[in-house]
Amino acid sequence: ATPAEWQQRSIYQLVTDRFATSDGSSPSCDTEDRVYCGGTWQGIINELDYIQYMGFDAVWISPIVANLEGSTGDGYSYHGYWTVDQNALNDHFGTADDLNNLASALHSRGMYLMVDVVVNHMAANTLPPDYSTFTPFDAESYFHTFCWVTDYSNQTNVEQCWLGDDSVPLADCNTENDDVIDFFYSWIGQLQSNYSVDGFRIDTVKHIRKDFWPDFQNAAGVYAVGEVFDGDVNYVAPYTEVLDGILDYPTYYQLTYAFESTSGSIQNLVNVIQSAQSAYENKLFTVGTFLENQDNPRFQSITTDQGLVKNAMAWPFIADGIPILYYGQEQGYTGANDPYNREALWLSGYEEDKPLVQHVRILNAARKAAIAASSSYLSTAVTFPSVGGNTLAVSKYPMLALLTNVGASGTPAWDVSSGTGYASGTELIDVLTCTTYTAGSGGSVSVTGSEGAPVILLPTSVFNTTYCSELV
Ligand code: ABC
Ligand code: CA
Repeated sequence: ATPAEWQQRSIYQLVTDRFATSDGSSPSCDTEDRVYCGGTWQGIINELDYIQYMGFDAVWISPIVANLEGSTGDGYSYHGYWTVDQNALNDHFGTADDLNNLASALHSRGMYLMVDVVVNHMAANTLPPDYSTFTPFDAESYFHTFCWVTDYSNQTNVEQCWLGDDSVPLADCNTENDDVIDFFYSWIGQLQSNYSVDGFRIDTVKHIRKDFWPDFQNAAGVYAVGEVFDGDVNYVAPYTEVLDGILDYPTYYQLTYAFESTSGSIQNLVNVIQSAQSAYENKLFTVGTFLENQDNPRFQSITTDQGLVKNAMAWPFIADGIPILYYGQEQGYTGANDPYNREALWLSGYEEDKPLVQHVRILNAARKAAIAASSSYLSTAVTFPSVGGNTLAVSKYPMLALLTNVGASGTPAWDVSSGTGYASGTELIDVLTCTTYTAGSGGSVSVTGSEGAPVILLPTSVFNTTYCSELV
């Protein structure tokens, strides 16, 4: 699928080993043990109703290829990022049939499959590695000369030295070598067609020279979003010119800082968005926008104030990019850094009758309603008609999101005098509470909220109010 097709989607990111088991059982899973807990591709198929109920129409799964087996000083390879064989599947997750069945099951529901891929490195459990254990790069010559990535201010060190540690060195593929380059360009095209992949998430993008990526993107033939793990817009921006999209780390950081406490800076969030809107190749329209992922502490490990949580969670769904929700956030999971942020979802029972599950469901529905109501929604960049110390109005017509970090014990108020795009007299509905308001002269909007929750307005005429009767 193309970037334009992906823009209309919202993505549920899951860790395959931790999402669902084939037989629906709920084995114990202590994240600290860093072992395979039993999640599979068949398990994902079994729980697609749950994902679809929340309004997601794309699923990002863990890397699929064969990994390092057995125990290491960094645990087992349950996350899938430690490739040893590029041409075989990780049989902990299932068979080729299972993976194809997952693609078919998704497609029959009108949903997309996003597969995570790693081309920067392969994983070993000795240093130097036993290169004969790798397929197809079974010799030292396919890799950069060993050195650790130690200096993130030195781009050559970042690109040509090795990630990992003594327990699991990540042998850095020589992506300047023609055999390696040719292999990966043909590999990604085959992966796409073999498993009917609709899009890719690419690992460790900043660890490979930029000019490797355009041909890789072309060979993939579908939308790809690259992981450039860096909070600086100026560092990330050039990667938006070589791939369809990037995971928007600069926004991730400012979003977290803005809402992690009642003294977070809303202005810094506004600033990073405005910088990215001008610095990124396609503004923010094709980036992946996220609040959590497998590498960072979950938001609720920082604060459990439900006012703050609901505002931060709303952001990806009211902003310019493609929303990504990391599995478990909707169940209120609180795991901090890797490995604690990779809890088994089956331990939640996939319960739908929960406040944050409902929150996400309405956020997806509101975004879909805005897309359906305005053909220019997906090419309209957010503006900020009102920025206060603890409040923020985000306009993306026909949506107006009123955010706040006053927290659950505060009573936020917004006075937006212009810049909403609404005609005077338009009836508006807060999709989260189904309270209605009327736009004043010049489209002005005045709202007093409660319990520090966000208020997300749409013209009542474009929102399906059957969601209101289902509010829990
Ligand atoms: C394992 C253990 C961990 C243990 C670690 C040493 O080994 O599980 O407990 O601490 C996979 C697994 C991990 C595993 C690693 C290493 O492999 O998932 O569990 O950790 O064996 C991607 C994936 C990630 C994956 C890999 C490897 C890469 O998303 O899940 O990890 O295939 C760097 C890379 C980035 C990578 C990330 C984990 O490490 O660039 O691609 N993610 C700075 C650097 C970043 C760096 C980041 C974290 O630190 O600039 O490049 O990411 O180390 C901001 C700055 C940022 C800065 C942050 C910290 O602060 O703007 O630049 O990031 O302000
Ligand atoms: Ca590299």
